[in-house]
Amino acid sequence: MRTKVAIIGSGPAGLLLGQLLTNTGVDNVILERATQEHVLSRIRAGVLEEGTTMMLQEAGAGKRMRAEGLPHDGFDLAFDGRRHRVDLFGLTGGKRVMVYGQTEVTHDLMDKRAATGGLSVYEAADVLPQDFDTDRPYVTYKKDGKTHRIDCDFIAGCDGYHGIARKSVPEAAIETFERTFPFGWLGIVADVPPVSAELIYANHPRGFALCSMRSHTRSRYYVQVPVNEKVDDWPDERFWDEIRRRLPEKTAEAMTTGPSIEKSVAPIRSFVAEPLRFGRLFLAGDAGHIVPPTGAKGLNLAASDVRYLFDALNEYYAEKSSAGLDAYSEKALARVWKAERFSWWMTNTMHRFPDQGPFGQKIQHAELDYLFQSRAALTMLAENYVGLPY
Ligand code: RFL
Ligand code: PHB
Repeated sequence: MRTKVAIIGSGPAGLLLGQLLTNTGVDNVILERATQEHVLSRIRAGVLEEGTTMMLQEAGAGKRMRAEGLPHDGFDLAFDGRRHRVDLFGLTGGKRVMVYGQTEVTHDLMDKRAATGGLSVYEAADVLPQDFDTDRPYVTYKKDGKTHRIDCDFIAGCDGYHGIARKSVPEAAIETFERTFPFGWLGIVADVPPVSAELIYANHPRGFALCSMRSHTRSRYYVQVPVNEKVDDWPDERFWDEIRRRLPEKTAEAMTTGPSIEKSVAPIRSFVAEPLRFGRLFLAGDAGHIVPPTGAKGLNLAASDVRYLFDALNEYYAEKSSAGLDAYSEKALARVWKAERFSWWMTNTMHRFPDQGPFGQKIQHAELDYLFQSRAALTMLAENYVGLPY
């Protein structure tokens, strides 16, 4: 088989890139290791920047998001037993974010792909990008006991942090930057109304907590836990007790609890690979970089990479120019590093660290106090949270 762009991974990055290409008549194939059901069952991100929502619209997959997504004009930071509002809309001259689950984003993009006839191969085993340092790259994979080969012009590695694309690059050609944090996030989903109309990020002596949502009737809550924590040690009762202890009293009292429908622990790390291009192989999304979820940037960075990569591929096919492709890595990384900085800062400001000590806690407290005394400081937070320009 031959296609123009072979895309590895059917997460938000791969699906979004595939749809934008399909819409402009550039044929592409998506190869996904997991089943479609498995991809759809992963509960992850919830907050979309305006740039991301505009790309979903552009892809033709934004209708349900516009109808069912929840636009948010601000959120709260809680510390010292009180909530302090960050007025995103006021601080950024009218920008807001959209609360709409990654599961729904993926669902809408998969529906659109099916409706427009894009080919996705699920349960593609042993996917391997090959000869991407030549003009004739190809990808091989196994399915139903047979080995298949797809010849292509370009390969897009949209296969997440654990994918094969980045691992296929010779070690000498890639540099990685990493920071791990000594904690994870235990998250649950429950069909109870959210405790507050807007998100609450809480800094508390017992650790960080986050109150988010998926709809007016479905809540998404997280608490900071030690890095090797087991989900089985967290029956629902224990989770609800812990999150309430980390919230201001009135908020805790207002919280509706109920049985969880999902519960898992996510590790927290920062990671960047440089460059993001190796001959005819391009990395986009989590395949190239990871941020701690504290700034809600992971999915949004996957979308901004796709913005740059799609524009570059479009330029290549429409104008026969490689200029955009040559600039892709540098352009994408410039935005990635700013989101890395913001996510790292927000993680440091909001979590308890085992080795922080009383000095570290005082500094953290001063940082939070300063934020709400300085419009400049709060504007820094707001403009990063709603998303830096592309
Ligand atoms: P994905 O979603 O990991 O998709 C990669 C796909 O590639 C497939 N794959 C392979 N396919 C073929 N061959 C192989 N060898 C393969 N290896 C892997 C995988 O099965 C998968 O389907 O990467 P993508 O598309 O780059 O998207 C990135 C986002 O998923 C991620 O950044 C966000 O979920 C991060 N994130 C958040 N981001 C936000 O923007 N806002 C948020 O509010 C937010 N909250 C979160 C988050 C991530 C979390 N976890 C669990 C890490 C909250 C959490 C708890
Ligand atoms: C979520 O709703 O899952 C969510 C929201 C904000 C974050 C991270 C995750 O910063």
